Amino acid sequence: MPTVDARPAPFTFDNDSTALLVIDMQRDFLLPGGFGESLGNDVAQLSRTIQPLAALLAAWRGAGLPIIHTREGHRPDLSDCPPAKLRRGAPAMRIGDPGAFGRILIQGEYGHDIVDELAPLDGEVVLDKPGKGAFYATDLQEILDKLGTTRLIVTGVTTEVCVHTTVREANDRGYECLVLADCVGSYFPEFQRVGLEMIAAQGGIFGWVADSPTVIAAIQEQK
Ligand code: TIU
Repeated sequence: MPTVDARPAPFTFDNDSTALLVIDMQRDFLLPGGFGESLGNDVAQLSRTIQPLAALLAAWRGAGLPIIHTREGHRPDLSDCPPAKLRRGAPAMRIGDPGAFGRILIQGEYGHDIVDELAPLDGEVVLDKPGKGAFYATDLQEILDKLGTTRLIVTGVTTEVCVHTTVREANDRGYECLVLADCVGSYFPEFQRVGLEMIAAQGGIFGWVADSPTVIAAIQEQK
């Protein structure tokens, strides 16, 4: 089984039990004018993840391993959006408002979909989720059970919000999670650094952290 250099200790995975999770690489979070920017964020902080993630996706696809993309968003009637989430903060635009890329974080809108560079291919799972965690109100657990997945390679945005929430949910469900530092991004450099440290601290309290080139090399060695 391939073992990659990771913090706090090496991470071992095999093809039969490992899936790649790509969290919320949506235009609304990554492009200027979208939801992320409406919350007052510098979206440029996230775009550095696109290129390494595209390389990882290419390697993962080359090995024929399972890929699950997630998208945070809501039904057009907002019936799955808690009023507290709609009201939170004082954003210039709220979920469901018309934005530069259609209604913000609404399923079916251009901004809700994944950036072109990382577009899902046929056969890859695209999981819509109403919350920050990918297990909440979704069938992710059933999908992973069917695949026989016990380990997740976790990528996407943002590190301290949807990535953290999902990794914590996964850890509590018994999955071993390796988070790839260069393939996760935060609007806040400080949260990126501390967010990754929090995962690997205390002997890997809820996961491992590594960089994508080590994983790509391990996949290619296996072939
Ligand atoms: N605002 C922020 O950092 N993140 C989110 O709202 N969603 C995700 O992290 N995907």
